[in-house]
Amino acid sequence: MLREIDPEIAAVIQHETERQREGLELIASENFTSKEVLEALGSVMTNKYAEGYPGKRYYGGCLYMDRAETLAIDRVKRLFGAEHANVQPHSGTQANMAVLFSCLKPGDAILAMDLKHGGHLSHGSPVNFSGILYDVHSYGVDEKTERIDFDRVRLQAMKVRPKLIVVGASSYPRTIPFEPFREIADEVGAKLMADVAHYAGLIVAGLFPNPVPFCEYVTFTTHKTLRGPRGGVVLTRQQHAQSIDKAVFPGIQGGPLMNVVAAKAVAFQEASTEEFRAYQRRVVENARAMSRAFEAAGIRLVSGGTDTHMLLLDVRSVGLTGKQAESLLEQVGITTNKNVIPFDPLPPGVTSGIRIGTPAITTRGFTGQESEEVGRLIADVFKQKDDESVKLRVQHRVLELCEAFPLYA
Ligand code: DSN
Repeated sequence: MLREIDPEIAAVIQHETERQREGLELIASENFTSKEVLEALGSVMTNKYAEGYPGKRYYGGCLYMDRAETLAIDRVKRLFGAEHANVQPHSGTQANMAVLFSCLKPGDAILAMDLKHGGHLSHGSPVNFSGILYDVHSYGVDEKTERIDFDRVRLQAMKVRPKLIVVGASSYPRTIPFEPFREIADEVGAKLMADVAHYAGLIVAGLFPNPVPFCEYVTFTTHKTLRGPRGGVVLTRQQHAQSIDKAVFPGIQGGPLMNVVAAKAVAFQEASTEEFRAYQRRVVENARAMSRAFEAAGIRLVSGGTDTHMLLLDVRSVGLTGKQAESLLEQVGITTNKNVIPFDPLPPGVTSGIRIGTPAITTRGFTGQESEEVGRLIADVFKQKDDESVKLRVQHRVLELCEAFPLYA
Protein backbone atom coordinates (compact mmCIF):
# COMPACT_ATOMS: atom_id res chain seq x y z
CA MET A 1 0.00 0.00 0.00
CA LEU A 2 2.84 2.38 0.87
CA ARG A 3 4.24 1.93 -2.64
CA GLU A 4 1.05 3.44 -4.09
CA ILE A 5 0.54 6.22 -1.53
CA ASP A 6 4.17 7.29 -1.03
CA PRO A 7 6.46 5.76 -3.64
CA GLU A 8 9.44 7.84 -2.51
CA ILE A 9 9.51 6.53 1.06
CA ALA A 10 8.54 3.03 -0.12
CA ALA A 11 11.61 3.10 -2.39
CA VAL A 12 13.86 4.26 0.48
CA ILE A 13 12.66 1.36 2.67
CA GLN A 14 13.07 -1.11 -0.19
CA HIS A 15 16.61 0.08 -0.91
CA GLU A 16 17.57 -0.03 2.77
CA THR A 17 16.20 -3.58 2.99
CA GLU A 18 18.38 -4.52 0.02
CA ARG A 19 21.41 -2.75 1.53
CA GLN A 20 20.98 -4.74 4.74
CA ARG A 21 20.47 -7.98 2.79
CA GLU A 22 23.37 -7.56 0.38
CA GLY A 23 26.11 -6.24 2.64
CA LEU A 24 27.98 -7.42 5.70
CA GLU A 25 26.98 -5.43 8.76
CA LEU A 26 29.91 -5.26 11.15
CA ILE A 27 28.99 -2.17 13.16
CA ALA A 28 29.29 -3.46 16.73
CA SER A 29 26.25 -1.53 17.96
CA GLU A 30 23.84 -2.78 15.27
CA ASN A 31 21.82 -5.93 14.83
CA PHE A 32 18.83 -7.33 12.91
CA THR A 33 15.76 -7.55 15.08
CA SER A 34 13.18 -10.29 14.57
CA LYS A 35 10.10 -10.01 12.33
CA GLU A 36 8.02 -10.29 15.50
CA VAL A 37 9.72 -7.22 17.01
CA LEU A 38 9.17 -5.39 13.70
CA GLU A 39 5.50 -6.41 13.82
CA ALA A 40 5.06 -4.85 17.28
CA LEU A 41 6.94 -1.72 16.16
CA GLY A 42 4.68 -1.29 13.14
CA SER A 43 1.46 -1.81 15.13
CA VAL A 44 -1.42 0.42 16.27
CA MET A 45 0.33 0.71 19.66
CA THR A 46 1.97 3.80 18.13
CA ASN A 47 -1.39 5.62 18.11
CA LYS A 48 -1.83 5.80 21.87
CA TYR A 49 -0.78 8.45 24.38
CA ALA A 50 0.11 6.83 27.69
CA GLU A 51 1.87 9.49 29.77
CA GLY A 52 2.41 8.09 33.24
CA TYR A 53 2.94 4.49 34.29
CA PRO A 54 0.76 1.35 34.43
CA GLY A 55 -2.28 2.07 36.63
CA LYS A 56 -1.40 5.82 36.86
CA ARG A 57 -1.93 7.35 33.42
CA TYR A 58 -2.90 10.84 32.37
CA TYR A 59 -5.06 9.53 29.49
CA GLY A 60 -8.03 7.19 29.30
CA GLY A 61 -8.03 4.01 27.24
CA CYS A 62 -4.69 2.74 28.52
CA LEU A 63 -5.81 -0.79 29.50
CA TYR A 64 -3.71 -2.50 26.83
CA MET A 65 -0.85 -0.04 27.21
CA ASP A 66 -0.68 -1.03 30.88
CA ARG A 67 -0.57 -4.70 29.95
CA ALA A 68 2.21 -4.21 27.41
CA GLU A 69 4.34 -2.06 29.71
CA THR A 70 3.85 -4.37 32.69
CA LEU A 71 4.92 -7.34 30.57
CA ALA A 72 8.02 -5.46 29.41
CA ILE A 73 8.91 -4.44 32.99
CA ASP A 74 8.39 -7.92 34.46
CA ARG A 75 10.32 -9.62 31.68
CA VAL A 76 13.36 -7.34 31.83
CA LYS A 77 13.47 -7.49 35.65
CA ARG A 78 13.54 -11.28 35.41
CA LEU A 79 16.27 -11.27 32.74
CA PHE A 80 18.66 -9.17 34.84
CA GLY A 81 17.47 -9.97 38.37
CA ALA A 82 16.59 -6.30 38.97
CA GLU A 83 14.23 -4.84 41.59
CA HIS A 84 12.82 -2.08 39.39
CA ALA A 85 12.78 -1.27 35.66
CA ASN A 86 11.78 1.73 33.62
CA VAL A 87 11.26 0.74 29.98
CA GLN A 88 10.20 4.15 28.67
CA PRO A 89 13.51 5.88 27.74
CA HIS A 90 13.49 6.59 24.02
CA SER A 91 17.23 5.91 23.78
CA GLY A 92 20.39 5.08 25.70
CA THR A 93 21.20 8.77 26.10
CA GLN A 94 17.77 9.39 27.65
CA ALA A 95 18.21 6.45 30.00
CA ASN A 96 21.52 7.99 31.11
CA MET A 97 19.97 11.44 31.33
CA ALA A 98 17.28 10.07 33.65
CA VAL A 99 19.92 8.67 36.00
CA LEU A 100 21.99 11.86 36.04
CA PHE A 101 18.91 14.04 36.60
CA SER A 102 17.65 11.75 39.37
CA CYS A 103 20.80 11.73 41.51
CA LEU A 104 22.83 14.85 40.64
CA LYS A 105 22.52 18.61 40.68
CA PRO A 106 24.07 20.66 37.88
CA GLY A 107 27.74 21.20 38.67
CA ASP A 108 28.15 17.93 40.62
CA ALA A 109 31.24 15.89 39.85
CA ILE A 110 31.04 12.65 37.89
CA LEU A 111 33.82 10.25 36.99
CA ALA A 112 33.37 8.33 33.73
CA MET A 113 35.40 6.57 31.08
CA ASP A 114 37.00 8.95 28.62
CA LEU A 115 35.24 8.92 25.22
CA LYS A 116 38.70 8.90 23.62
CA HIS A 117 39.47 5.63 25.46
CA GLY A 118 36.18 3.99 24.50
CA GLY A 119 33.54 5.72 26.65
CA HIS A 120 30.08 6.87 25.58
CA LEU A 121 28.98 10.32 24.35
CA SER A 122 26.42 10.72 27.16
CA HIS A 123 28.98 9.91 29.86
CA GLY A 124 30.28 13.46 29.97
CA SER A 125 31.49 14.44 26.51
CA PRO A 126 31.89 18.25 26.45
CA VAL A 127 29.54 18.48 23.44
CA ASN A 128 26.78 16.47 25.18
CA PHE A 129 24.32 17.64 27.88
CA SER A 130 26.25 15.46 30.36
CA GLY A 131 29.45 17.40 29.76
CA ILE A 132 27.69 20.76 29.73
CA LEU A 133 25.74 20.31 32.98
CA TYR A 134 28.17 18.40 35.19
CA ASP A 135 31.75 18.66 36.36
CA VAL A 136 33.15 15.74 34.39
CA HIS A 137 36.36 13.89 35.18
CA SER A 138 37.51 10.87 33.29
CA TYR A 139 39.48 7.69 33.64
CA GLY A 140 41.02 5.71 30.83
CA VAL A 141 43.00 2.62 30.02
CA ASP A 142 46.62 1.83 30.70
CA GLU A 143 48.83 2.78 27.75
CA LYS A 144 50.55 -0.63 27.62
CA THR A 145 47.76 -3.09 28.39
CA GLU A 146 44.95 -0.92 26.95
CA ARG A 147 42.76 -2.17 29.80
CA ILE A 148 41.10 -0.23 32.61
CA ASP A 149 43.67 0.52 35.28
CA PHE A 150 41.82 0.27 38.60
CA ASP A 151 44.63 1.81 40.63
CA ARG A 152 44.35 4.94 38.52
CA VAL A 153 40.55 4.92 38.71
CA ARG A 154 40.85 4.79 42.50
CA LEU A 155 43.42 7.63 42.63
CA GLN A 156 41.27 9.74 40.33
CA ALA A 157 38.16 9.01 42.42
CA MET A 158 40.00 10.00 45.63
CA LYS A 159 41.06 13.27 44.02
CA VAL A 160 37.73 14.15 42.40
CA ARG A 161 35.32 12.78 45.03
CA PRO A 162 32.57 12.30 42.45
CA LYS A 163 28.90 11.94 43.37
CA LEU A 164 28.54 9.33 40.62
CA ILE A 165 30.96 6.93 38.97
CA VAL A 166 29.94 5.82 35.48
CA VAL A 167 31.10 2.51 34.03
CA GLY A 168 30.56 1.25 30.51
CA ALA A 169 32.00 1.78 27.07
CA SER A 170 31.25 1.79 23.37
CA SER A 171 34.60 0.52 22.13
CA TYR A 172 36.18 -1.49 24.93
CA PRO A 173 36.42 -5.12 23.79
CA ARG A 174 37.24 -6.57 27.21
CA THR A 175 35.24 -7.79 30.18
CA ILE A 176 34.49 -5.13 32.78
CA PRO A 177 34.42 -6.41 36.37
CA PHE A 178 31.99 -4.32 38.43
CA GLU A 179 33.15 -5.31 41.90
CA PRO A 180 36.29 -3.10 41.91
CA PHE A 181 34.19 -0.15 40.77
CA ARG A 182 31.77 -0.80 43.65
CA GLU A 183 34.66 -0.82 46.11
CA ILE A 184 36.02 2.47 44.75
CA ALA A 185 32.54 4.05 44.79
CA ASP A 186 32.09 3.00 48.43
CA GLU A 187 35.51 4.35 49.38
CA VAL A 188 34.61 7.81 48.07
CA GLY A 189 30.88 7.77 48.87
CA ALA A 190 29.75 7.79 45.23
CA LYS A 191 26.82 6.10 43.57
CA LEU A 192 27.61 3.71 40.71
CA MET A 193 25.97 3.54 37.30
CA ALA A 194 26.80 0.93 34.64
CA ASP A 195 25.81 1.57 31.04
CA VAL A 196 25.88 -1.90 29.49
CA ALA A 197 24.35 -0.98 26.14
CA HIS A 198 26.96 -3.01 24.28
CA TYR A 199 27.00 -5.97 26.62
CA ALA A 200 23.31 -6.40 27.58
CA GLY A 201 22.73 -9.51 25.41
CA LEU A 202 25.96 -11.09 26.65
CA ILE A 203 24.94 -10.44 30.27
CA VAL A 204 21.60 -12.20 29.76
CA ALA A 205 23.51 -15.22 28.43
CA GLY A 206 25.96 -15.21 31.36
CA LEU A 207 28.91 -14.26 29.11
CA PHE A 208 29.61 -10.88 30.74
CA PRO A 209 29.35 -9.91 34.42
CA ASN A 210 25.92 -8.72 35.55
CA PRO A 211 26.28 -5.21 37.06
CA VAL A 212 22.88 -5.30 38.82
CA PRO A 213 24.17 -6.59 42.19
CA PHE A 214 26.89 -3.91 42.28
CA CYS A 215 25.26 -0.75 40.94
CA GLU A 216 22.52 1.62 42.03
CA TYR A 217 21.70 2.16 38.36
CA VAL A 218 22.08 0.06 35.22
CA THR A 219 21.21 1.49 31.82
CA PHE A 220 21.31 -0.01 28.35
CA THR A 221 19.92 0.22 24.87
CA THR A 222 17.74 -2.58 23.59
CA HIS A 223 18.94 -2.74 19.98
CA LYS A 224 22.58 -3.82 20.20
CA THR A 225 23.51 -7.33 21.37
CA LEU A 226 20.04 -7.54 22.94
CA ARG A 227 18.58 -7.48 19.39
CA GLY A 228 15.37 -5.60 20.17
CA PRO A 229 13.93 -2.30 18.91
CA ARG A 230 15.88 0.96 19.24
CA GLY A 231 15.36 2.27 22.77
CA GLY A 232 16.62 2.46 26.34
CA VAL A 233 16.02 0.95 29.78
CA VAL A 234 16.97 1.91 33.35
CA LEU A 235 17.21 -0.75 36.05
CA THR A 236 17.48 0.29 39.66
CA ARG A 237 16.91 -0.70 43.26
CA GLN A 238 13.53 -0.26 44.89
CA GLN A 239 14.78 2.71 46.95
CA HIS A 240 15.55 4.68 43.76
CA ALA A 241 12.49 3.50 41.77
CA GLN A 242 10.41 6.61 42.35
CA SER A 243 13.16 9.09 41.56
CA ILE A 244 14.07 7.28 38.33
CA ASP A 245 10.43 7.08 37.21
CA LYS A 246 9.96 10.80 37.94
CA ALA A 247 13.14 11.66 36.07
CA VAL A 248 11.98 9.78 32.95
CA PHE A 249 8.41 11.11 33.07
CA PRO A 250 7.67 13.98 33.55
CA GLY A 251 11.36 14.90 33.95
CA ILE A 252 12.78 14.40 30.48
CA GLN A 253 10.07 12.74 28.39
CA GLY A 254 6.37 13.08 27.72
CA GLY A 255 4.41 10.20 26.22
CA PRO A 256 6.27 6.90 25.88
CA LEU A 257 6.52 5.29 22.43
CA MET A 258 4.17 2.42 23.26
CA ASN A 259 4.84 0.52 20.03
CA VAL A 260 8.50 0.49 21.08
CA VAL A 261 7.61 -0.56 24.63
CA ALA A 262 5.57 -3.47 23.20
CA ALA A 263 8.47 -4.38 20.91
CA LYS A 264 10.86 -4.28 23.89
CA ALA A 265 8.55 -6.78 25.65
CA VAL A 266 8.77 -9.09 22.62
CA ALA A 267 12.56 -8.80 22.55
CA PHE A 268 12.81 -9.54 26.30
CA GLN A 269 10.71 -12.66 25.76
CA GLU A 270 13.05 -13.75 22.96
CA ALA A 271 16.07 -13.02 25.17
CA SER A 272 14.81 -15.42 27.83
CA THR A 273 15.18 -18.47 25.56
CA GLU A 274 17.99 -21.02 25.30
CA GLU A 275 18.12 -20.19 21.58
CA PHE A 276 19.07 -16.60 22.47
CA ARG A 277 21.77 -17.74 24.88
CA ALA A 278 23.21 -20.01 22.18
CA TYR A 279 23.14 -17.06 19.76
CA GLN A 280 25.18 -14.95 22.21
CA ARG A 281 27.73 -17.73 22.60
CA ARG A 282 28.13 -17.77 18.81
CA VAL A 283 28.52 -13.97 18.76
CA VAL A 284 31.53 -14.24 21.09
CA GLU A 285 32.97 -17.29 19.28
CA ASN A 286 32.68 -15.45 15.97
CA ALA A 287 34.51 -12.40 17.33
CA ARG A 288 37.31 -14.69 18.49
CA ALA A 289 37.40 -16.48 15.13
CA MET A 290 37.67 -13.16 13.32
CA SER A 291 40.41 -11.98 15.64
CA ARG A 292 42.47 -15.08 14.69
CA ALA A 293 42.39 -13.97 11.04
CA PHE A 294 43.53 -10.45 11.94
CA GLU A 295 46.34 -11.73 14.13
CA ALA A 296 47.50 -14.07 11.36
CA ALA A 297 47.54 -11.09 8.97
CA GLY A 298 49.58 -8.96 11.40
CA ILE A 299 46.79 -6.47 12.10
CA ARG A 300 47.07 -5.16 15.65
CA LEU A 301 44.08 -5.65 17.95
CA VAL A 302 43.72 -3.02 20.67
CA SER A 303 44.25 -4.76 24.06
CA GLY A 304 45.51 -7.81 22.17
CA GLY A 305 42.10 -9.40 21.55
CA THR A 306 38.51 -9.58 22.70
CA ASP A 307 36.32 -11.12 25.40
CA THR A 308 33.12 -9.87 23.81
CA HIS A 309 31.27 -9.24 20.54
CA MET A 310 33.66 -6.46 19.57
CA LEU A 311 37.13 -5.92 18.14
CA LEU A 312 39.05 -2.69 17.84
CA LEU A 313 41.67 -2.75 15.09
CA ASP A 314 44.66 -0.42 15.04
CA VAL A 315 44.83 0.05 11.26
CA ARG A 316 48.11 1.96 11.45
CA SER A 317 49.53 -1.57 11.40
CA VAL A 318 48.49 -1.77 7.71
CA GLY A 319 49.35 1.84 6.87
CA LEU A 320 45.77 3.17 6.98
CA THR A 321 43.71 5.64 8.94
CA GLY A 322 40.33 4.57 10.31
CA LYS A 323 38.63 6.81 7.76
CA GLN A 324 40.46 5.16 4.86
CA ALA A 325 39.78 1.67 6.25
CA GLU A 326 36.04 2.37 6.66
CA SER A 327 35.84 3.69 3.12
CA LEU A 328 37.79 0.74 1.61
CA LEU A 329 35.45 -1.73 3.33
CA GLU A 330 32.37 0.18 2.22
CA GLN A 331 33.56 -0.22 -1.39
CA VAL A 332 33.36 -4.03 -1.02
CA GLY A 333 30.02 -4.16 0.80
CA ILE A 334 31.29 -4.33 4.40
CA THR A 335 29.96 -1.72 6.86
CA THR A 336 32.10 -0.75 9.86
CA ASN A 337 32.91 2.49 11.65
CA LYS A 338 36.14 4.38 12.11
CA ASN A 339 36.85 4.68 15.82
CA VAL A 340 39.42 6.38 17.99
CA ILE A 341 41.77 4.02 19.76
CA PRO A 342 43.30 4.79 23.18
CA PHE A 343 45.97 7.54 22.90
CA ASP A 344 44.98 8.08 19.26
CA PRO A 345 47.12 10.81 17.69
CA LEU A 346 44.46 11.42 15.01
CA PRO A 347 41.21 13.41 15.41
CA PRO A 348 37.79 11.67 15.72
CA GLY A 349 36.94 12.45 12.10
CA VAL A 350 39.98 10.48 10.91
CA THR A 351 41.09 8.08 13.71
CA SER A 352 43.59 5.22 13.76
CA GLY A 353 41.03 2.52 14.37
CA ILE A 354 38.13 0.50 13.05
CA ARG A 355 35.52 -1.01 15.36
CA ILE A 356 34.08 -4.34 14.31
CA GLY A 357 31.29 -6.37 15.88
CA THR A 358 29.77 -9.77 15.21
CA PRO A 359 26.14 -9.49 16.51
CA ALA A 360 24.57 -8.80 13.10
CA ILE A 361 26.43 -11.40 11.01
CA THR A 362 25.75 -13.96 13.75
CA THR A 363 22.02 -13.20 13.51
CA ARG A 364 22.35 -14.05 9.80
CA GLY A 365 23.71 -17.46 10.83
CA PHE A 366 27.48 -17.00 10.36
CA THR A 367 29.63 -19.48 12.26
CA GLY A 368 33.29 -19.26 13.24
CA GLN A 369 34.28 -20.49 9.78
CA GLU A 370 32.59 -17.64 7.89
CA SER A 371 33.67 -15.10 10.51
CA GLU A 372 37.31 -16.11 10.16
CA GLU A 373 36.91 -15.89 6.39
CA VAL A 374 35.45 -12.36 6.72
CA GLY A 375 38.50 -11.43 8.79
CA ARG A 376 40.74 -12.72 5.99
CA LEU A 377 38.76 -10.81 3.35
CA ILE A 378 39.12 -7.58 5.35
CA ALA A 379 42.85 -8.16 5.77
CA ASP A 380 43.19 -8.77 1.99
CA VAL A 381 41.47 -5.45 1.21
CA PHE A 382 43.61 -3.56 3.73
CA LYS A 383 46.89 -5.08 2.60
CA GLN A 384 46.23 -4.83 -1.16
CA LYS A 385 44.29 -1.58 -1.11
CA ASP A 386 45.44 -0.46 -4.56
CA ASP A 387 44.60 -3.73 -6.30
CA GLU A 388 41.14 -3.40 -7.87
CA SER A 389 40.99 -7.13 -8.67
CA VAL A 390 41.27 -7.94 -4.94
CA LYS A 391 38.41 -5.57 -4.17
CA LEU A 392 36.29 -7.15 -6.91
CA ARG A 393 37.00 -10.65 -5.62
CA VAL A 394 36.10 -9.66 -2.05
CA GLN A 395 32.95 -7.86 -3.18
CA HIS A 396 31.87 -10.97 -5.06
CA ARG A 397 32.53 -13.22 -2.05
CA VAL A 398 30.62 -10.83 0.25
CA LEU A 399 27.57 -11.19 -2.02
CA GLU A 400 27.91 -14.99 -2.07
CA LEU A 401 28.05 -15.08 1.74
CA CYS A 402 24.99 -12.82 1.97
CA GLU A 403 23.07 -15.09 -0.40
CA ALA A 404 24.09 -18.18 1.56
CA PHE A 405 22.82 -16.57 4.81
CA PRO A 406 19.69 -14.70 3.74
CA LEU A 407 18.23 -11.94 5.88
CA TYR A 408 14.46 -11.52 6.38
CA ALA A 409 13.98 -14.26 3.77
N1 DSN B 1 26.47 5.07 19.34
C1 DSN B 1 26.66 3.91 20.15
C2 DSN B 1 27.67 2.98 19.61
O1 DSN B 1 27.79 2.88 18.40
O2 DSN B 1 28.35 2.31 20.37
C3 DSN B 1 26.97 4.26 21.55
O3 DSN B 1 25.95 3.80 22.34
